[in-house]
Amino acid sequence: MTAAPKLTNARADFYARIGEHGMTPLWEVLKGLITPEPRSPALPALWRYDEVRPYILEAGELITAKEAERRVLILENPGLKGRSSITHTLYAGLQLILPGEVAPAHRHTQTALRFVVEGEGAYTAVDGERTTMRPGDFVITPSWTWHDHGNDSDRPMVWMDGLDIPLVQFLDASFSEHAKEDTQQVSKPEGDALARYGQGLLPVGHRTTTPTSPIFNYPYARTREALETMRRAGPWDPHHGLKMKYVNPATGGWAIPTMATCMQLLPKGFSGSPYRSTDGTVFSVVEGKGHTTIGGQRFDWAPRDIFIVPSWVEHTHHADEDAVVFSFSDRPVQEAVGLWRERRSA
Ligand code: 1HN
Repeated sequence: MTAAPKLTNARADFYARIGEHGMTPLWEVLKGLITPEPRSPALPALWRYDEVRPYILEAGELITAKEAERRVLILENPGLKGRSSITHTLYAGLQLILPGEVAPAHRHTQTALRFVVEGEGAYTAVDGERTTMRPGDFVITPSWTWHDHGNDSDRPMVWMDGLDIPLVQFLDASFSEHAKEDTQQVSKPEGDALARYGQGLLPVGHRTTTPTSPIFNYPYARTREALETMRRAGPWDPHHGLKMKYVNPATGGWAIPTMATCMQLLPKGFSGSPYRSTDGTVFSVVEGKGHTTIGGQRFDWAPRDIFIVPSWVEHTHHADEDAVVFSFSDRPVQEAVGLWRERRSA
């Protein structure tokens, strides 16, 4: 495309006059609207858990989970300040729940994922079933389901929340409500959903009524064991190592309709080839140390660190030790409308 047109007096006068009629000239903004490649305002960034942890605990002294409703420190992308966003379409935060606390039941149209970072033994309840959360567990709160959290353990518990908040906001499709009781009635035994849907079985005659996976806790122990078994056979992807997606067993699709979720194993010494894709991605390190070069900038990571790769920014992963990394992005939305692209370099 050519350079922006010159702003002459006659043009400026014209723009002012059509502005009075709710119009503005396309030719002044075209270049910024239709870019030859994605140009995300989001920036590469990394949150070192050791650095942010003291602030998360300090928040625990300032406000209760009940008063805050959710005691969360938002991970705000430095290129998207004031927008409660970690990528253009996604939100992430670190939530603290202290022993004995309850985060009261509510529901909303935004879908949430939880990725447990620290502590063990707090629960989340979704539609009448509780699940105990452990580090590395991937937990889903589907759109419009009642959910509350509680910590019956004797230690603080911290998890990363990932929600499709900016996406839902963009679509103006937010609804929410509070439950009458802080803690919802438990109506199913713990593990019911995993037994019913997470064993290569489905109830006969099962009919899919919602797009989100009926499994709401994918325990880390099982995921880790699967990766360990698969590594013996490979194959290794030159960019991703051994990368698996969390799947909805009832549809074969992504576990969440708006957020792709994956777990990958990068073996010790892995040095990936450059990769880019249109889905800005949030990574959360579970095990191992390494670094990722994002748009030419090096980010060293260790367990519990969180980093982000914006849309279409080239990046390469390197692992100094066997590393296990969780990630999420808006890929399902892009795929549904035919927009998702990747570029693999040698
Ligand atoms: C929410 O419901 C939770 O349920 C966490 O734990 C973070 C951020 C914005 C809106 C709703 C939760 C949230 C949230």
